[in-house]
Amino acid sequence: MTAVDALLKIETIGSVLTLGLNRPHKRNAMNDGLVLTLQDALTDISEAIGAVVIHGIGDHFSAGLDLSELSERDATEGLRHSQMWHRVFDRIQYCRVPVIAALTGAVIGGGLELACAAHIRVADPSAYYALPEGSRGIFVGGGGSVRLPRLIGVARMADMMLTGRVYSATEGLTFGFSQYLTEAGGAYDKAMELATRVSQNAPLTNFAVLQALPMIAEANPQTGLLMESLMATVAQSDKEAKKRIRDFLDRKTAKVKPV
Ligand code: 1HE
Repeated sequence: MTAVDALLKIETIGSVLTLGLNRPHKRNAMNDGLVLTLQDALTDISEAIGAVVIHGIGDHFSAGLDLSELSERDATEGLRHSQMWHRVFDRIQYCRVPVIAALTGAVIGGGLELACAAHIRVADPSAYYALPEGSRGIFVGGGGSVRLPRLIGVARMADMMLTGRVYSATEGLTFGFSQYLTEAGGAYDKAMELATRVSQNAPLTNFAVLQALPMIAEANPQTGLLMESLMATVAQSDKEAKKRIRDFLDRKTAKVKPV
């Protein structure tokens, strides 16, 4: 096993790059080595890759920051560390291709921050969500205060941090922690199924959804509407869009089916 494998199991399955957090004996707590290995794996992703799945090896997605590395850090080192996490998790959020997190067991602290940077979260019933930072005397540092309130609201996040409240997988689906809840043990397979599907989208559509949609949603409405029109114009003038629309009109592609 190489040093990288010992932290992150990297595989290519068809058009999907899978990144398995590989410290199960530490419940996939993230030390600097693991976070930097994630950064490398997300840099210059090959053109053959159309989606990424991040999952946890073993029973847990991640128990968050490796607390054993925290004890000796001073304020300056703490600031640099948080900014390093921001850089790496930004690489997930602004990835060229969609990133899907398969969530099982502990999705705690920095593990939840990592999950929030992904575009789609798929949980199985074992998943649970917590932010024990409050009881550890620390604060989120991996972008959680920016990303998580946009999913679940500031009040719910404040409650989690102040009281140590833990949310179950079922509650997580209701409140927006995950977009999918599978049967027991099904998170990875469902994440792979979705990853394979989204990797078949037109690249410009995925670009628009990953890069333009979040900016438009945060912009003032007039700016947002202008950006939307420009993005729509670019996407629909691409030859891939023309081909896909022609295929639909010629009845060569699947229709939308009711659920
Ligand atoms: C760890 C960590 C960790 C486990 N850092 N070593 N995160 C937390 O506060 C969560 C802390 N972890 C837990 O509450 C529990 O470990 C779990 C609920 C996740 C799992 O419990 P369990 O009974 O299955 O395992 P365990 O026996 O507690 O842990 C197994 C080993 O993993 C043990 O080490 P060992 O050498 O004694 O075997 C634990 O010490 C180790 N371990 N979690 C270091 N987090 C950018 S800022 C982000 C801020 C945060 O993420 S704060 C939240 C930190």
